[in-house]
Amino acid sequence: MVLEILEYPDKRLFERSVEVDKFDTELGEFLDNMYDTMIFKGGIGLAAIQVGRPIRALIINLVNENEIQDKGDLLEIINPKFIKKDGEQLYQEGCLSVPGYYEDVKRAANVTLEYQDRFGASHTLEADGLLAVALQHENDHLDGHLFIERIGFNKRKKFDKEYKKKSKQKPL
Ligand code: QAP
Ligand code: CO
Repeated sequence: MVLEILEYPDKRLFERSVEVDKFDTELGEFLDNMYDTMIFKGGIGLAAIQVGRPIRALIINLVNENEIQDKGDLLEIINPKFIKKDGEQLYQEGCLSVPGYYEDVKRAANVTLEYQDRFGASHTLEADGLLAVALQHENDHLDGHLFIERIGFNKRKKFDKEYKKKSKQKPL
């Protein structure tokens, strides 16, 4: 089932999400709906708060070396905790909650995190490159942060100006 995506400046996107403590079939169904929504909207990552549910859950599904977005590569990450962050990288990010806007963001180059899967089992994951970017971008959502808060002051001013122009064009 495809869910509705909250868009900037919806204030719910700025709230901190709470830990998951019930790993039941309802959680599994919700994660399936998050996946359907992400694929339908053409995304590679999605946090639960983006579909209006403030729980610490995110999914990531990057394309493989054959440019295929294989569901077999889907990562479902609950209650993530970063235990290591190293180095720096710059990557042009976008977000389904800020459609049509892309900007360079500086993030850690290498990360290690602990997390739980949909059954509550614990895992450790090491990542670099695009996966490290996606993990940090989605984890930011769990803490109520958007990538537009991590761009430079002048770029943020330009974004606010463009956004105001766009929202005037939109009929309510
Ligand atoms: C987060 O972002 C991310 O503006 C996931 O019109 C960002 O899936 C992970 C999207 C950067 C890694 C690197 C954005 C789709 C999708 C748009 C997304 C749009 C249509 C963004
Ligand atoms: Co996002």
